[in-house]
Amino acid sequence: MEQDIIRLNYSKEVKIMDNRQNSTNINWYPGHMAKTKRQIKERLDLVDIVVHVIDARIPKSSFVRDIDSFTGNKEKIILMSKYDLCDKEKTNKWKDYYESKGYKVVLSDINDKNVCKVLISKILESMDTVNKKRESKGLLPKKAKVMIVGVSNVGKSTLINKLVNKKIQVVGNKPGVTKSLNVIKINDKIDLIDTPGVLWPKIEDEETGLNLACMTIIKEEVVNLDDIAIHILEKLNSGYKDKLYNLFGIKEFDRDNIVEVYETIAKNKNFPYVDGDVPFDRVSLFIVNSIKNETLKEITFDEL
Ligand SMILES: Nc1nc2c(ncn2[C@@H]2O[C@H](COP(=O)(O)OP(=O)(O)OP(=O)(O)O)[C@@H](O)[C@H]2O)c(=O)[nH]1
Ligand SMILES: [Mg+2]
Repeated sequence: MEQDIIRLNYSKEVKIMDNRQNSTNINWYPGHMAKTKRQIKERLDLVDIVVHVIDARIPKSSFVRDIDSFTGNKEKIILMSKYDLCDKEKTNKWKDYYESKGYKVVLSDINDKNVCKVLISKILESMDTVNKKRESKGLLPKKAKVMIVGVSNVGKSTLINKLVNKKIQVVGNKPGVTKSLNVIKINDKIDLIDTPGVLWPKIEDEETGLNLACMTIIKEEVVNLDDIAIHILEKLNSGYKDKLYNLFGIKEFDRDNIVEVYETIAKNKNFPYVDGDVPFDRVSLFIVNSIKNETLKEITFDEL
């Protein structure tokens, strides 16, 4: 790799390579996440059902690894959010996979009117199981207390707003918007508890970290922008060549030619050179923003 860097003789290339060498450990586990898990645990006695929200574009990477350690054996429903943005063929296989593991799964496109109906019916179904258990212990049936749990920016608060049809919870396309646990009454049968996004203490591999970063689940300052951009390009190169071409004008590429890829994108987009150098930062930002502004969609980055 060192030889490549010298041969290419591009200052930014050195930076890109260096950052990638150091980026295998993406770790971002701020204190407030540990606090959230503690608060969830403290309230667990009140909770009947946990809705685990994951991003349909990264159904494996956004699955909270240690969820059982702070939500115990509560009834769980997996909600795959942003279904409108995913590669449905791939994500449907993940749905089957999670169902085969015994989870109830709901596919959620927030603009689809049916989502709330489907989720409410799954919640009431799960609550039946809870109430049957209560009955066997001589206890009366109760109202469902449902906790919404998941990584940041997957749409937990948006979902709650949709369920109550009001903007009760603040939402935003960045991690860490919800700061505390909040109880919201949905109807006579269901109360929901919104929670701040959580992660697990150590992200196990670079792939997971970069997948989380490109869906803006990890704070941007934590991961190098070039790393996220190159990760997106590589994902398109391996699985979505049509999108690589349509959005960035690249047919396919070899990792060793990443500088030429940046040059081509800069040229196609008319991004001016900076002091005679390829505008790497601008190109990276353009690539990363393509997911944020939803011009790059119908993608699923986790393989089953
Ligand atoms: N395209 C699309 N966007 C969605 C969907 N659901 C939520 N969003 C967007 O995702 C972003 C994050 O939504 P939030 O509801 O704030 O996410 P959150 O999980 O509560 O995030 P934290 O509070 O930071 O943990 C917002 O910009 C929403 O508009 C969906 O089904 N499709
Ligand atoms: Mg929120």
